[in-house]
Amino acid sequence: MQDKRRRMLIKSTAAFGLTQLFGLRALDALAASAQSLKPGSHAALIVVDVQNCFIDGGTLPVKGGADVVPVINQLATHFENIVITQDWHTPGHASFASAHPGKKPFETAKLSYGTQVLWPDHCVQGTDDAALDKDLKLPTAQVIIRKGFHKDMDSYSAFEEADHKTETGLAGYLKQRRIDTVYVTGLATDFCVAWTAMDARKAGFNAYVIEDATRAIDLNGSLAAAWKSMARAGVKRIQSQAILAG
Ligand code: VGL
Ligand code: ZN
Repeated sequence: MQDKRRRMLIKSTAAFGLTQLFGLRALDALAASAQSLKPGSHAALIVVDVQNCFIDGGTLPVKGGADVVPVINQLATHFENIVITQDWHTPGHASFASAHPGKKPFETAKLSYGTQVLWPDHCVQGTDDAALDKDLKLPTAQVIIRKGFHKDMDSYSAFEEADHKTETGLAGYLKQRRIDTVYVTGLATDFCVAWTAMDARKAGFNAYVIEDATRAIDLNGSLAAAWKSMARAGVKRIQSQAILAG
């Protein structure tokens, strides 16, 4: 009798354990399908190039660029770690069409590291055009990474320059801070955001792009191509609600 009781007790405990296990699994599945994410101390929000140059009135305005600002300000309240980037070019930078006689903005040129899209002069170091948008509210941001400051080389990515060799130091910074996951926002989806997210994967981070916190340039189908490449690189595409509701 005692033995039978004990066996029943063991059986019901095991059953309870299983229910708990399946219960938790079901909860996990539910959370994943609702895409509810809670970034913790090992996650960082990366705010890419939300500068005057990329917003109406700037030198290379991205359509709807200003719309990302309130979304990013909201997202920022959910993150312990925030990284800001600034496109920060020298005057006469190699990515400017004006540095290539006979070339116009949005054409391409072959440079030592490959094909470069040529842009209007933009985001020149120290100019008001290169300043962060004044409505951006990121009081808790911890570091600003500037990029594209080598005159002969562009850097869409916040991790490495266009030669895919020269590093900005961001990967080292994040690793030393024990950050393993990045959420990328800002301008422009198909250039600096996409390259930053893909290089984050390459450097071993989990990477999300928060789509409604970005806007694109979309030059000759570059936006669709960027989403394809990002998916292939394992970058996850989410909406801000997944975090704001979390
Ligand atoms: C960017 C073009 C040129 C960007 C920067 O921030 O996406 N695009 N420079
Ligand atoms: Zn640039």
